[in-house]
Amino acid sequence: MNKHNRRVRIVLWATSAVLVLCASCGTRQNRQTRTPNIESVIPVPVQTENFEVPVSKEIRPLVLNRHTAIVCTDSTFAPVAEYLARKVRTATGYELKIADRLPDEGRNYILLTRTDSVAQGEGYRLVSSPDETVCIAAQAPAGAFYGVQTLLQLLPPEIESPVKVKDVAWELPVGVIDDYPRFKYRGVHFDPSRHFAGVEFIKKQLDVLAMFKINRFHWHLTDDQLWTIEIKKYPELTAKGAVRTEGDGSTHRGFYTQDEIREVVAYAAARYIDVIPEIEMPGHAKAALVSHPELSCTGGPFEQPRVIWGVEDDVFCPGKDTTFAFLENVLTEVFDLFPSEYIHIGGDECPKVRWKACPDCQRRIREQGLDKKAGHVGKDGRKHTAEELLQSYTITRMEQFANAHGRKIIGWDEILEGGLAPSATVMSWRGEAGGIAAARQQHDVIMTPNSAGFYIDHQQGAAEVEPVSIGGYSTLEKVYSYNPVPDSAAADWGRYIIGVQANLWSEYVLSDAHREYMYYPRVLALAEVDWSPNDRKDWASFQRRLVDAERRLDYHGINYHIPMPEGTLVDLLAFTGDSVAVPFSNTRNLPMVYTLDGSEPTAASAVYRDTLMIGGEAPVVIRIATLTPQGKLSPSRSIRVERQLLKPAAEPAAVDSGVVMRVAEGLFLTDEQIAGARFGADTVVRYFRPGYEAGTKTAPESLVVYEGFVELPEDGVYGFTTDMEELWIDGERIVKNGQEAASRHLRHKTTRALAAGKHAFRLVFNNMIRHGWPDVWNDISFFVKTPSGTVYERVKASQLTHAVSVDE
Ligand code: TNX
Repeated sequence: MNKHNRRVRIVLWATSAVLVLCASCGTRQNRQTRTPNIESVIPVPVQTENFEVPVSKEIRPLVLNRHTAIVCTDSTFAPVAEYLARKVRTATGYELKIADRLPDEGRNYILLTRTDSVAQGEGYRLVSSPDETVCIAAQAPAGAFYGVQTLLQLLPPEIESPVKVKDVAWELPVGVIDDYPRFKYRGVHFDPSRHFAGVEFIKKQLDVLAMFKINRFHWHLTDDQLWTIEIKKYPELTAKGAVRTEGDGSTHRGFYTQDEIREVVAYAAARYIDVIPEIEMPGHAKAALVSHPELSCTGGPFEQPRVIWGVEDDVFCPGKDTTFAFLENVLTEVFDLFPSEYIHIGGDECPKVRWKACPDCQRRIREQGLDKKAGHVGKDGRKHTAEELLQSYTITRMEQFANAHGRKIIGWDEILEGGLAPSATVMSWRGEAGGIAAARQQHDVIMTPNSAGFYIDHQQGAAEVEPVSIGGYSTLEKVYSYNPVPDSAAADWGRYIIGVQANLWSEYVLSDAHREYMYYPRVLALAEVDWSPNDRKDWASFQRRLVDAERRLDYHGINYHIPMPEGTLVDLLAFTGDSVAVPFSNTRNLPMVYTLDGSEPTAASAVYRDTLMIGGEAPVVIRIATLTPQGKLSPSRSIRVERQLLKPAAEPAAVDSGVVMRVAEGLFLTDEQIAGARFGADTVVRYFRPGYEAGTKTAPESLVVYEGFVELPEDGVYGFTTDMEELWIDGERIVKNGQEAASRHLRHKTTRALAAGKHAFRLVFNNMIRHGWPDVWNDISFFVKTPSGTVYERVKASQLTHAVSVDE
């Protein structure tokens, strides 16, 4: 404890009427054995202490009952008292009275009291005494609210129940907690502009975020793929920009009315969460340009919002004054809806190709003298192009507008390009470098580094076992271990780091349940990074506390991630000897349970202890799932383990290099449609390629089949994988994709025992845009792991042949 805290503590001990400080010698430590205890809280508090109680004194912790009073001595804390009363009423059925003074009997109450001696506005001191009283002291309502959140976490998890639960002893552990946040900005990001989610979903998340002391909700309202905020002045924005139809015929839509937005903002405010809207500019603007093509450089037309992921070349045109008038009008309505101190104006990933060719942009560049400054070293010590300076001009101009309305702007780290707008806060997403550079320029920074795990659209385990994602790797432990400000930087640029945020982009997140799967429990790790002192963090302790926290999430119906069994990543494991080793592991070293009789594993199934050795003639199906300490199972995996004889090689009479390719034009959505495809003539190609000429980026849709032989070098068990729709070997379909959002990251792997030599293959490439991912963005090929190899390698043209008739 530092000096400052100690002083605070003494003052509190001295002033609080509730406390009895006993420094007598014969003391014993009050040990709480039940869960939760004083050490159960996430994020871990700055300091927790058990109570020193004399042996002679009976310990009587507060146990909530219907006579417990909530005492609130300061009217500004009244909403917090009511929040607590509501939580208790819902779970226990007790209608606790809110009083403004202590009850005469001097016990059985929770006191919320204002004091200036607590460290920060968001800080609090919670004293749960051995004489049936609890005191939460804070300087401001937010601190009292966080004290209440800690109090709730000290009660049994049933306190989070949405319905009354009976037969629970609502007992609080005894102890003292002194607490305040490390960072003022503790953020979670939400992206409805790729796949939409409604107001009920948001409110459910706000309830949970508040439990873990998250205080910013970053609402990414606009992007290339959807415009999701109603703007009264421009109703066409949502009429045309809030719906798109993708290549597979699926339609995606959704937007928030202004009434809904007000409802969310108020709901968040009641939980001490600021909602920060993001209106993307000047890039990621395609959904807006659909209804307002005149705000682009080319004038359009644009048929619909972008239907693929990635970065759109058509952006707002900063050469036109009408663009600024539009953006200002939009922001005016945004200011009205969102009282937040910060407004996010995007600024990321803005290609400059249109600006380069646009007479309006070039005129603006000349008028502003940006052409003269281009190529010279700027204030940031770097050289910029005229168009980069135009980006900076745009952001600075919008910043001035926001500042004039009493708001601060946040932008992604690209706003550093061309020089930072004077008072902008930078959100550092492409690693930490942009953030550190901005902090060195004495700008506030929010760290959201994708490299450190804060892009929680990245997968939380092996690609083979997790749902298809955008890629990247972000496990719970990776998020947890981040420290945004190393001690060495604390006095220097570290002072400008105002917090950390986790971003959940929703390109690959198609449902509410999947969103929760991506948020939790990583958001709880984020909460600890943001709130707790770095030296209080402890991965082992966090994992223990998580068990209780996840029980609470269960009461909220949250679909949190449970690590999947990894280690063996194929759906079929072939072997040729007497037996084969089948190892399993998972990212949190949790227990796993399995069956060998094909039945679904339960919590009572055999516990996996060591690599399974499977032998014998009959195939065995291993079904395995991860089991959490609170008794929940991950989805199970099913792995067929099979002794195989080497499949003999084919002996075609004559072959030639290259493979046979056949194309059927059109959209093939089902296996029946694929089976019924009418192909054009056979052609021979040296290697796999699309069914149309190169240079066409996405369409046309088509089904392409390639057939031939693949040369395998040795006898043994081979691994196969592909991101194409199907792969067949020796007449058997061994890989089938197309069941998920998109086929990516070679997620489906399998093995077969094969003799050295030629084996017939058939590769099916089904080219369309599936959930924003054009299949042609994949590697049109398949991958093989040899018996002695360790990695899957793309088949080489030199391995491929096709049969030719002997007399040719
Ligand atoms: C980059 S982060 C983006 C988003 C994508 C995200 C996917 C940022 C400022 N731009 O548009 O959704 O990557 O991970």
